[in-house]
This record gives sequence, structure tokens and C-alpha cells, in this order.
Amino acid sequence: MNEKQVEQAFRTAQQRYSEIGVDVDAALELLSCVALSIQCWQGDDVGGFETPEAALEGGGIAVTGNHPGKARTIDELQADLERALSLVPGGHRVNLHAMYGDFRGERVDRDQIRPEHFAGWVDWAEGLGIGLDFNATCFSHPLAEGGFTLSSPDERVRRFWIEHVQRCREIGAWLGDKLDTPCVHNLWIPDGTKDLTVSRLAHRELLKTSLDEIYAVKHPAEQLRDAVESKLFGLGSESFVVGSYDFYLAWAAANSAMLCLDMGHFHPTESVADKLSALLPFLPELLIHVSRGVRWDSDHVVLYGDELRELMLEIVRARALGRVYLALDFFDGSINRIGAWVIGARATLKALLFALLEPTDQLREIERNGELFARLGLLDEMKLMPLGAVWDYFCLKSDVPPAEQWIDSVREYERSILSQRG
Ligand code: RNT
Ligand code: ZN
Repeated sequence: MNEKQVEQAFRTAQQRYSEIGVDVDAALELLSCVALSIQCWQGDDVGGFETPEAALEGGGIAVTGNHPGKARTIDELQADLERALSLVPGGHRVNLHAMYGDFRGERVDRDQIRPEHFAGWVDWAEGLGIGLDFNATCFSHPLAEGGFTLSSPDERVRRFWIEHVQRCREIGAWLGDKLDTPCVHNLWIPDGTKDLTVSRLAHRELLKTSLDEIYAVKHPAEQLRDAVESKLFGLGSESFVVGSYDFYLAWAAANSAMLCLDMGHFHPTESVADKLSALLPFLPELLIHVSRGVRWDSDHVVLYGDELRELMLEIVRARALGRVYLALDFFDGSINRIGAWVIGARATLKALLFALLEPTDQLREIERNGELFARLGLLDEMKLMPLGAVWDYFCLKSDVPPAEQWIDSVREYERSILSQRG
């Protein structure tokens, strides 16, 4: 498929969409303004660059797979991210975790981190003209091994993590200021228990007290946006998760904070898409962790499918693209990690494009008229519209390989760069 063929297919597709009242150019214009937040942690299996190296054990999350060539240094991770970004159409952001600072071989504990440890990331992001987001790292640490961080009954442990998150928000605000684009800071903690637990209320009250203290410190909205992320269960926290959905929904609503919905953190039959219209009347902004749950794992590489489409449709129908931040959150160590990034990011954008190409006004009209068979019929016919031709054209215009043509670039990177890493 050459450029000319991509353009030809696009013209036909554009014509086809216009027959049902959809303006393809307007959809592409909107799509090109969306910045995904790309998770740095896919590049090294949630390892980070602390000294001594943090171990992922006991954090309630796990990465499986040992595909060779994972990034071992900040330079390698940045190079890998650059290759991935070069294969994803549009301008995107990079999402950092506190454990990815440049600590120059020194032991800097989590309650000691400072903006200067992220100055190199700022220079890098400035060079690429992209924004950065940030996350406190409340796992992979000896003081998280007891199973509780911000909800720990051990005051020393709880104070340590409060200090960490406060510093992370300061770093986030600093990143937002430096790069002139608000940094989204997300907080996820692994707190929970494996089996029957009696003191549930005590832990949740402790978490509330910690959050109240942390977020009493205000940072300008142009620099920092705060999100809190719930979870259903984790490895070793099967019976009780302190930061459950109900808990954070109540806290976010009471504090006008952003709620982070991770697509892998709900019951399999629960629709995250349906939650949007329930939350938007109450919360100013939302953060989505775009992910794919498979059985007990909530972090498989995202694919273009029903769940993602439904979510994007709800965002677009609510005209909420300006209020919903999209951050990728998956990690797979069993395949080429650059490939994983590209697959997930492209799938997310394809689903968003699908949503932007919905004839929503026409569907609303049909719905108002009570023609329910026509609503169902048109929604199903939309799935076979020539989305691929529009996507390929968007890639071409964004100087990114269309269709499957990006795969060779990842193959070549694997051969020339990744296979050289010991
Ligand atoms: C864990 C949460 C959290 C992490 C990242 C690494 O279940 O989804 O968002 O995946 O912070
Ligand atoms: Zn998440």
C-alpha cells in the first residue's frame, strides 16, 4: 500500500461517511489535538532507576515475561520511548513514576526526592516538545512490605508515605511549570489484605486522614491536576483493598479531585464506559487508565475492541474530551516492549477515531423518534464503515507508518538496538 493508495481509499471513505452526515475532517482535527499520556514503566517492567534497585514484589502488581532488551538506564528508556512515539500519530505526553528519577548512583529514599532528580527528563521532554505526567511510587519499597502505606497503623510508615506523596505533587507542579502544561499527578497505593480483615474502617479512616493532609497543600491548576486511583483487588490484596472505588469516589467528590478509573480495576461485567455519564455531573475532570483486564491481570496490552470503543463513544457523546485525560497503563515483559507501547497507543487512538466518526446527532434524532430498531441497526452498521482507510490517512499525514507498516520499524530496532543489550 503506497501513499497514493492510502489517499484514494481515504477519499472513498470520506465520501461514504459524508453520506451518513459525518464530517471526517472535523473528526481528524479533534483527534490530532488529543495527547495520550504514555506510561514510561512499560519500557522496563516497572523497575525504575533507584539505588539499590527496587523490587516489584509485594506491591500488589506484577509483570510477567522476560523478553530480552528491556531499558536499563534513563538513556535507553528515553531512546525506546522516542522510537515508540515515532510510530504513534499525534503529539503525546510521557507519564513518569517517582522511581524513574536520575539519582546518579546515590541512594535517595522516596521521602527525599526533589525536582532536580527529574531535571534530565524535563530537558528531554523540552527537546521533544512534549508534556510530562507524574505518579507517586508507593510500592516496591521496604516500607510498603507490611501491606499498608498511607493507611498504615504504624505512624512512622504512614508519615514516610505522606512525605513522599507531598514531594511527588511538588515535583509534578514543578514539571507543569517548567513545561508549561499541567502535570497530572496520579496516586495509587497497594494497601490491602489477602484475607478476612476486621479493621476495615480503621484503615479507611487512616487513608482519609492521610489524603486530607496531603491535598490540603494546594498547587496552581495550571501546574498540577490531582487524581486518585481505585482498585478492586490486587495480588495479595484479594479480600480487602483500602482504596476501593466507593472510597475514592466519595473522597474525590467531597474534595473536587479527579478520579482515576483504570479499565482493569472493575468487575469483568461492569461497564467503565457507563460510569462516565454518572461521574461527569459531579466531578470536574476524570483520568482514565487505558488498560485491558484478562482474568486476574488488569494490565494487558490494550487492543482495539468493544470495551475501548464504548468508553471513547461515551467521552465523545458527552463532549468531554477536554475533561477526560487518557493515560495508558499496561505492562507486558513477554513481548518487544516498544511494540507493546505502539500497539496500545494506536489501539486507543483508533477507538477514539471510531467514536469521533459516529453520526451521533442522527442517532439522537432516531432515538427521540422512538425508532429503536434503526438506532440498533445504525450502531451495528457503523462497525463495518471504512475506519481503517481514515486511520491510515491520519497516520500518513502525521508522518507515521500506516496500517501494519510500523511493525518493521520495531523489528529493525529489536535487531539493531535491543539485541545488543546484555
Ligand atoms: C496498579 C495501578 C497503577 C499502576 C501504575 C504503575 O494496579 O493500575 O496505576 O499500574 O502506577
Ligand atoms: Zn492504573
